[in-house]
Amino acid sequence: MKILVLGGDGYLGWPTALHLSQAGHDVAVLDNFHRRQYDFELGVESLTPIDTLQGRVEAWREVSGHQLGMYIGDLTDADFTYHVIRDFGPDAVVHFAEQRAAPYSMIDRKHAVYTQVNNVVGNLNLMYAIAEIDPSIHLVKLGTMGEYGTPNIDIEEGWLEVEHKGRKDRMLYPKKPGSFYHLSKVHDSHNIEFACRIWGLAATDLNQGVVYGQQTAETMLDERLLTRLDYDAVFGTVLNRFVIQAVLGQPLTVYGNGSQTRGMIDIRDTVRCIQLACENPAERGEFRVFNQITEWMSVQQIAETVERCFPGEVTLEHLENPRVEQEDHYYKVTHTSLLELGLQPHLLSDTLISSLFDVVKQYAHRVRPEALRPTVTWRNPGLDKS
Ligand code: NAD
Ligand code: USQ
Repeated sequence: MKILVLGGDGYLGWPTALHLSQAGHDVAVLDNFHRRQYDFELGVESLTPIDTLQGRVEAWREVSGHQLGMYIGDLTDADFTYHVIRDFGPDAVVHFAEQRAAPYSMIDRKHAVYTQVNNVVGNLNLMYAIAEIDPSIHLVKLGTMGEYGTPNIDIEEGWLEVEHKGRKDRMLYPKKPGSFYHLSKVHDSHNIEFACRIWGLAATDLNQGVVYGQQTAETMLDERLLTRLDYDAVFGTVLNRFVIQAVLGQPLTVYGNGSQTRGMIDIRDTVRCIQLACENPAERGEFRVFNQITEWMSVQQIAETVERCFPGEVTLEHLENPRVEQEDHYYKVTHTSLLELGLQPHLLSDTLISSLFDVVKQYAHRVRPEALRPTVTWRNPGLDKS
């Protein structure tokens, strides 16, 4: 298949592009390098040193013999987006290319507006380009488990059978997201469902949980193929941060009482899930939703797992929660679709955590420890002025 990976310079887009290429697909990557710019803005950089996109593509050609196409530009530029869809002519487009950090979207009005414009407009341009140029292209869109929030009923895969006053309907599952970033994903999901319904597009929305890990079979082949690993309090995700904090001898920063629970997935399963979604496309007119997680854990359990695996002393520090989020809540998620397509999950193991310790130890000198402490809060900005 011809597969275009949008956001192909990012944490997940890069290893996914390699995985699809290694599986024999003809792959091109697209990126505008905003992720590298956020690092300049925040004064941090990926824990792992990452090569330029051009250097990575060249390294992959040397290591594997496979060529990756490359498009540099911004999805919010409609002319560019249309050009790429025409020029590459993909069978499937995997869309990772969004601003993805909840804290970044909550810094202030400017960052909230940037996040929603970037994500919603980029996705709309893409939907229109597909609809006008070739509506048979399968859109594989990265959504997030955080679209659902933490409802007091089981979370289904995108849709809910509802019975109300004696009548029944199949409705989009109600959403209760927890940041302006997570809201942007809800807006995307609604826009894509609408496009499937009215234009007959074929889409898979992958509501992915928090990803952990750094290495995949392909990125391990050469140091120039490493993917990024974020540790700062804005872009670092919880398990990766806890591993890095343990190695640095810093306390693991559990927000609030730590009983908030999140769906999780190993990066090796992420790349496999994308492959499964591409190779088993949605039907024309179908808005298909998969919950892309393999297990769920509370933040406290994640911290305790890291503490248990680390061969040294680890302390846990319960910080006042900078986010407004439910801590004690019900959490049960249906996630059978990807398993039915053949996913064999890597559940969180001591071996994985130990291998992450090794990666982190190698690059620990690159960390700026101040960046580990959370500074962005979810409080009403008006309250700060009074
Ligand atoms: P990332 O920030 O590392 O990668 C996203 C890439 O998209 C970056 O390289 C960025 O430069 C690019 N990009 C952003 N806006 C763009 C635009 N307008 N045009 C072109 N390129 C643009 O993020 P990631 O961790 O690899 O996440 C990828 C996707 O998966 C995101 O959509 C995210 O919401 C979703 N997701 C991530 C996680 C996680 O734990 N990392 C979990 C669930 C879902
Ligand atoms: N948390 C801590 N301590 C930390 C960091 C986080 O207790 O040092 C807690 C947070 O309060 C939150 C949970 O851990 O309850 C998860 O936080 P996170 O930063 O790991 O994840 P989140 O903000 O939800 O965002 C990440 C990705 C995002 C993706 C999402 C999947 O950045 O792109 O969409 O995970 S999900 O959470 O399922 O929505």
